[in-house]
Amino acid sequence: MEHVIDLRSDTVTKPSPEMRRAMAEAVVGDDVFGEDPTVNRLQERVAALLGKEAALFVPSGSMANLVAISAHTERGDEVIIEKNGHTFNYESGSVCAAAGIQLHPQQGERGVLDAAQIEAAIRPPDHHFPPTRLIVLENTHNRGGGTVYPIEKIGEIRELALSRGIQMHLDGARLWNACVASGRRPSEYARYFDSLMMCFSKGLGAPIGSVVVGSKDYIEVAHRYRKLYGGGMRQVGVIAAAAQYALDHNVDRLAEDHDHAKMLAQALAGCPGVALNPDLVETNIIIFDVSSSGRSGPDIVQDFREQGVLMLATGPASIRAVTHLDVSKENIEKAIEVVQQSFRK
Ligand code: TLP
Repeated sequence: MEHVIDLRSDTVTKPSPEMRRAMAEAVVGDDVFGEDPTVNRLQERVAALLGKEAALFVPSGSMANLVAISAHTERGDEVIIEKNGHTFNYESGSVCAAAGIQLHPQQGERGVLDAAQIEAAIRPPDHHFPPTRLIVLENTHNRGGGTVYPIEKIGEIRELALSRGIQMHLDGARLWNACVASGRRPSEYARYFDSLMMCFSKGLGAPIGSVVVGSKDYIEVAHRYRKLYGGGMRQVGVIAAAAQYALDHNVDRLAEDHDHAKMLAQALAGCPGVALNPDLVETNIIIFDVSSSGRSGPDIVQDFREQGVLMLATGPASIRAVTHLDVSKENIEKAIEVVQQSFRK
């Protein structure tokens, strides 16, 4: 088959020749000893970008959330999260299994919870209940459809959290997409959170790597958890160099991915049997419903696959497409042809 257009995730990007060159030339050291200059520079850079004191490089987004949540909580604590949140759905239950906390999921609107909903979920001080220790938000919200979390809502949740002595963590796997779409700096979001994580291996196009950010004391604790979970890495500057390259070259171009997602969403919305409001596609993720198409999500995805377009069935009647730097405008035009043909059948 000719070139496959892979829209399953923005995690599928491959490092470009220039990124690989930066990796090959990286100055490295043993990062468990804190001696990898490329990692140290990356951590300092990200902490500064987010307006926090310190940062910690970790292998994956899942480990970033696990380390971050572990460092905020004790066994038996409760953590409020949106019901479609990544940590609740896609991290294999790690925070419950490893950190011993309980998640208290609340149904949001496209992944967004407001302060009143969170307030209603905070446990009263009674020994029957687990203490509510942490609120986790996600920006952009993956299963919500790439939703940019409205910053006013984050501000209201922060006020509530402060008044109740509850910490806040942001799953910012795609924080840069939120920034490019909203025109806000990452630090504008970060100021509302005690900790954040962000990924280099999604839209930014690096092969591996995420980072946890917070105060110096908090990152000390997170550092211990990274070791506890086996996430201490050695000459990992080769990967941090890819992350540096991604920050230098791949941030502003996320706007192209958002334009491509919009193009595809508009075409999908015109297909019979597809339910999707293209106006709600703000970033690089499109989630559409096919329940009235007469075919299942997996059947449709298989049909697309046979025509060289890959998407993910995220439920029996729901499909996700994600744009990224390895998908050109021409690829999107081709994907639109395939999609339109499939729904005409
Ligand atoms: N998301 C992946 C899959 O796990 C679903 C994807 O293809 O979108 N937070 C958010 C919001 C994420 O979307 C992801 C990855 C993670 C955390 C975890 O990152 P990794 O995959 O590096 O562990």
